[in-house]
Parts: sequence; C-alpha cells; structure tokens
Amino acid sequence: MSRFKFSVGPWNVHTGADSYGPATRNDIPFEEKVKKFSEMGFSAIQFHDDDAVPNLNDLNEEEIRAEARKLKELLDKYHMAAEFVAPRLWMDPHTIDGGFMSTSKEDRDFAMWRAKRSIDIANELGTDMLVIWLAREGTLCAESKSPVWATRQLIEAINEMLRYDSKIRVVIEPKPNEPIDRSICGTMGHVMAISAATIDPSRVGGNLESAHAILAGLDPSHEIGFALAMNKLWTVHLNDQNGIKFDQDKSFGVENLRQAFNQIKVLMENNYGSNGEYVGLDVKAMRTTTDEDSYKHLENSLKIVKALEDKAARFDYDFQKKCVENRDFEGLEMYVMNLLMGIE
Ligand code: XUL
Ligand code: MN
Repeated sequence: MSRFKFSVGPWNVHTGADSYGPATRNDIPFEEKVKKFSEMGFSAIQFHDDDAVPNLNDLNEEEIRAEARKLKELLDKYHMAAEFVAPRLWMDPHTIDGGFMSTSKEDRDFAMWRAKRSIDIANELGTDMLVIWLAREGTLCAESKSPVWATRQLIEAINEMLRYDSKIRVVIEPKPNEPIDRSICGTMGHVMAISAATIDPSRVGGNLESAHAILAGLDPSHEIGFALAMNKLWTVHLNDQNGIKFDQDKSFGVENLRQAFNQIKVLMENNYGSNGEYVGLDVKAMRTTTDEDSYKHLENSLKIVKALEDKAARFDYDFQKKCVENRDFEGLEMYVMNLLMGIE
C-alpha cells in the first residue's frame, strides 16, 4: 500500500525505437494500456494533446472537443482520471526552432494554437492542469535569439494561456537541455521566477522530473524541496538518470537509491498529495525489454517507491536529532546507509 496516488503517460509503454534504431517491441493499443495501468494501481493518466486527440492539427476546435469527450468516456469506463494535458511542441515541422520563442511569428502562433487546444482538451477531460515541457525553447545557435527576448516571450505566452482560461493552472516542467542545446527555463528556480513574472503567479507552478534535475547537475530532492517551500510543486515525474548525458528516464531509484530515498522522504515530510497531487512516473523501458515485459519498468518503479516509503516511515528522527546536535554527520550518514541496506 502507498499513501500516494500514481499517474503515468501512455508514452511510458513504448516500442523501444530510439534515435539510432527501429522498434524492438510491438505497439500496444491505447485502451489496452489504460486497462493495464488501472490494474497496476495507477489512478490517472498523463496526456500529450495528441495522445488524447490524435492528428489534432487536421481537426477544427469543435471536432477536437468532441474527440476529447469520447476519450473521457473511455477513462470513466476504467475509473481513471486525466492528470494533465501537455501540448506536444517538438514533433511538428512548425516547431523546428521552438514554439513560444520560435524566431517565426507563424510558428509562435501555431504553438499558441496547440496550447489553447490543450486547454480545451483538459477542460473536457476534467483536469485544470496544463503541463508545458519546453523541449525546443532555447537556442541551438547561441546568437540566433536573445535570451532576454526569449524569456519575455515565454512569460507572455503563459499570460495568454492564463487569460484564455480563468481556471487553468500552467505547470512548467523544467529541463536544462535536450533536445535544445541551451534551455531558457532549466530548473525549478527558473520556474519560480517565470511564475512570479506572470499576471497570475497563483496559477503557475512546477513539475519536477528527477532526471531533468540530474541533467542540471542538481539533486532532485532539493529541487523538490525548493518547489515545496514555495507551495509550487504541483506534480512530479519520478525516474532516474545515470549522470549528465542524454535523458534516460530510467526506473525510479535504480541509479541512486539514496537520492531516490530522499525524494520520497521530502515528499512524505511535506504531506505531498494532500491537495490531490499525484506521484507521476516518467520512465522508459530498456531497448532489450521483451513485449511480455512491456510494463516491468513501471512495476519496478512502483515497487521501489513503496519500499522507500516504508524506509522513510521508519526513519528515526530522534536519532537524527542527536546526530545533528553532536554534529555526528558520519554517524547519520551510516545510519541512512544501514537503513537502505537493511542492516539494523
Ligand atoms: C521529456 C519529458 C516529457 C514530459 C511531457 O523529457 O519528460 O515526456 O514529461 O511532455
Ligand atoms: Mn517528464
């Protein structure tokens, strides 16, 4: 049992294709994924706009809403909620040079059209959360655009989303690089600053992904803590990452168990989830994984979260206090290692 409610995206069960090679597993139909997610104990699905409404570029606004209503019926059938909708602003020919801060006005308009349609879809699916992962927002060539202009473009784009819908909450998922070279909004600190600069900071928060924090050279538990201190941690994407390289989206905790423990510990200490927040997973299966094991990385991540919840629940705060009073950080560190290794 867990104290948390979990969410997952359909892209987390995938065919194994990467930039260097084709699929290694068969595609699984969307409804089959939803059914399996529900059986595994997930209570919500995360959506990109076109996960929810495929080929939405070819549909008009009313057709998009109608498709979203059909999806809502399917989710209801499996008692699944929609956690958020995120515009997919990195696949389309219009977003080669970014979305909201593209150097082309036509392409910026396209990005805003997708953001507004994502808000419409969110409304139909019964969620007030729009996640923006700013995949290509930054520079490939440093001199191609001013970082001052680009930052202001992002703020103005978010203002337009806030004006479009008086209830929508915009949740920025920061990432320092990949696919863009230099991102404009790379960490939770950037998210807080952007939030403060908008017309309604109370509706702009963050989604911390463990791997993205590691890519920025930061400890995910501190990024989580920073956002919690500002009451701005509105969702998380737990996963893991082996150092500063391409984004790996490994199963939660498999690279750095102590860091994973501290993420769960800080979430628990601050009652994360008490305002309805989900623990989202954003994990990918390895390329070698078979069809049969298509969900194993998700099962493993859930098991690791739950096992670390048990560890965090047993954390001896009296012992910690004594260690801190005596400045015995060697003792405290070994206590944590023993707790994680099961040596009592
Ligand atoms: C990319 C990433 C995305 C977002 C949703 O690194 O994490 O899947 O979570 O757009
Ligand atoms: Mn993510």
